[in-house]
Amino acid sequence: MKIGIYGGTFNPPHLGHLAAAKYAVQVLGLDKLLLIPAAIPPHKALPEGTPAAQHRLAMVEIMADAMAMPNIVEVSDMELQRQGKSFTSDTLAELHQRYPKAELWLLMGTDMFLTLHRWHEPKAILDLAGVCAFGRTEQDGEELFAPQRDYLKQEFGAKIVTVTIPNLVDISSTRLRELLSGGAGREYLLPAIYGYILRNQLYGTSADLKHLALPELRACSYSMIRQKRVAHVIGVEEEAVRLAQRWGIDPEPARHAAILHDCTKYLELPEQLQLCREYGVELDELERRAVKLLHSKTGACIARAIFGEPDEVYEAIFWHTTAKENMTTLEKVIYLADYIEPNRDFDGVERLRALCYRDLDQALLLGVETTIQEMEERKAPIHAKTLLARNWLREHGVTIEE
Ligand code: DGI
Ligand code: FE
Ligand code: FE
Repeated sequence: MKIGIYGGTFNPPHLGHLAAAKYAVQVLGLDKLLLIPAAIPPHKALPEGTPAAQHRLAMVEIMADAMAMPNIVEVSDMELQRQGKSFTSDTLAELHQRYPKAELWLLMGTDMFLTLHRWHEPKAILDLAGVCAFGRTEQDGEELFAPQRDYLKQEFGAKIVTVTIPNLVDISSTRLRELLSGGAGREYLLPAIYGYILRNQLYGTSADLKHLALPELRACSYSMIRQKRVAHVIGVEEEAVRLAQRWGIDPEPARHAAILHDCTKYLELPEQLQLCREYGVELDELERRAVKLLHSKTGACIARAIFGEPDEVYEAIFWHTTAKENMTTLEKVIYLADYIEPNRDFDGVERLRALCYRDLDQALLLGVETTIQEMEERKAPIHAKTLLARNWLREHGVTIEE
C-alpha cells in the first residue's frame, strides 16, 4: 500500500494545495492520501491572525471532500492532537507504526524540499519515507531540484521523485492572506473554503453576511454542505430563476432562496433540534424524529437570521420539503425547482418538468402526489402539510390534465 502524506499549516488551504494533492495521487498511484494540518510548525511561527487549529482542520476537511475521492483521501488531526511542535519525524514514526507494511511518501513544495536537510531529524524522515517534491512554477523545475536531489540521495540515501505540476495556480499563502484581508483573493480558493472564511470572519475578512453579493452568498452556502450536493443547489438556482421568469415574479428572491434552501441539510438531529429551539420553531411529533423534515425549517431560520433574507425567502425555504396549503408563487417555484432541477432523474421527471412550465398548480399537485405515493411505497409516514397541500389544490379545482 502506498500512502501519501501531505502536511502543512494549510493557512488557508488553496487551489495550489488542491492541485498538488490531486496530482500526487495520480503520479504516485497512491492508495491513500493523508492531509495533516500542523499544530505548531517547527520551522516558523504561525503568523499573527492564524485561525484556531479547529478552523484550519475544518477547511482541510472541505478540501478533502472537494477532491471527491472518499476512499483515498483522509484528513488526520494527529499533529493537532500531539503536544508541542509538529515534527515530521514524529508523524512518520507514528504512521510507520500504524501502517508497518506501507510505503510512505512525503509530499512537499519547492521551498520545503530545498531546506529538507535542515529539518529536525532528516535522516529519520528519509529512512521512513520517500519524498515527492512538486515545483510551484515552471521556473523551479530541474535547475533548482537537481542539486538538492543529488545531495539528499548521497547524504541520506533518500528516495526522491520531483515533478512540476502543469498549470499550477501560483499563490503563496502569505500573499493570499494579504489579499483576503483586503477583500480579494477569492479566485485562489475553493468556493466552499472561501465561504467558510467569510462566515467565520477569518484572515481579517469582515463581509456583512446580511448583504452579500451572489458569489459570496453561494460560497457561504456551499461551505455548509457536502461537495456532492453543490451541483444540485446550482441546478435549483438555475431552475428557480427560469420558473420565476416564466410565472412573472421577481427572480432574485427565488435565486436567494434556491442558493440557501439546503444549507442545513447535513446537520444531525440534535443540531437541528437545537436550532429549532433557538429560533422558536415548533415541531410536531413526526418532525421531532424525521431529521429529513427539519432542514427546510432550520435552513429558513439561518437564511433570515444569518444572511438577512426577507420573510418571503424564509417562507419559501421553510416549505420546500413538505409544501402546504395555499402557497405563494415563490413558494411553489422553490418547491418545484427542487423537484425538477436538471440533475434530477426519476420516473416521470420529464412530465413534471413540462407541466411546471405549462400550469404551475397542476405541477404542484403532481409533485405533491408523487411524494405521497413515494412515501406510501416506502411505508414512511406522510407529513400532515403534504396531505393538506394536496387536498387544498383538489378543493380549489386543480386536476392534472394528461
Ligand atoms: O433536500 P432535498 O433532498 O433536495 O429534497 P427535499 O427537501 O424535498 O427532501 C426530501 C426528503 O424529505 C426525502 O428524503 C423524503 C423527505 N420527505 C419529504 N416529504 C416527506 C418526507 N418524509 C416523510 N417522512 N414524510 C413526508 O411527507
Ligand atoms: Fe431540501
Ligand atoms: Fe434540495
